[in-house]
Amino acid sequence: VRNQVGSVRFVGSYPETLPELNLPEIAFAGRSNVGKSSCLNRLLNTKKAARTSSTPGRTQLVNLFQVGAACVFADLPGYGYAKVPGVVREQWKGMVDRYLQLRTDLKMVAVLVDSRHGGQDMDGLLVDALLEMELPTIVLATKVDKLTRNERPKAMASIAEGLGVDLDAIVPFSSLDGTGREEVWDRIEDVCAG
Ligand SMILES: Nc1nc2c(ncn2[C@@H]2O[C@H](COP(=O)(O)OP(=O)(O)OP(=O)(O)O)[C@@H](O)[C@H]2O)c(=O)[nH]1
Ligand SMILES: [Mg+2]
Repeated sequence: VRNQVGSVRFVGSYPETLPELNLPEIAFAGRSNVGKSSCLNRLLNTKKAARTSSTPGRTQLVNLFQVGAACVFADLPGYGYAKVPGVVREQWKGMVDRYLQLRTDLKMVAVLVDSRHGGQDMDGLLVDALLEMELPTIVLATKVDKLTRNERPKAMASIAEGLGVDLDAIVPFSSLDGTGREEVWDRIEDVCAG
């Protein structure tokens, strides 16, 4: 799968459209600004597939990217951005819930959590909801480049504890230097094959 990243194609945004692609789909979820779009771009070795921004709350749709003939990546809108009014937040939640329910080819959800901040309320709720839906889940601890090597084990343990998941469900990740890229691809290839 990772060898087909040369041909990445934007195929539309939910809820505007939800094309039947009949390919295994991987979704990337997490708080606003946690680094979802950057992660997707790093996995795909491009700077421009998914729009990144220093303004949180920018991606407001589920953006779908087809990776060769292999799989689909879904960039989910971020949650938990304080400056977004409650009504908009509810709309986002509704949309993400519907997407998760509707998407029959969804094979795995990557929940992104900032390495420095641990798992917060919404992250825990999302992980619990995914467990309940029996959707395979991995947790990516993002921006790990901002921690020293010595700080990392403690940060990973605190995320695992906060989310109530096993330590080995957590992959330290950096879009900046590529840490964790191969491990994430291994997991993606596993769920795509199975
Ligand atoms: N140092 C560092 N910065 C990162 C990393 N990943 C993302 N960033 C920065 O964090 C900011 C947000 O990144 P995005 O990828 O746009 O985050 P997002 O989760 O897609 O944000 P929304 O779409 O708004 O929910 C940008 O300024 C990125 O450059 C990383 O691994 N390391
Ligand atoms: Mg984004």
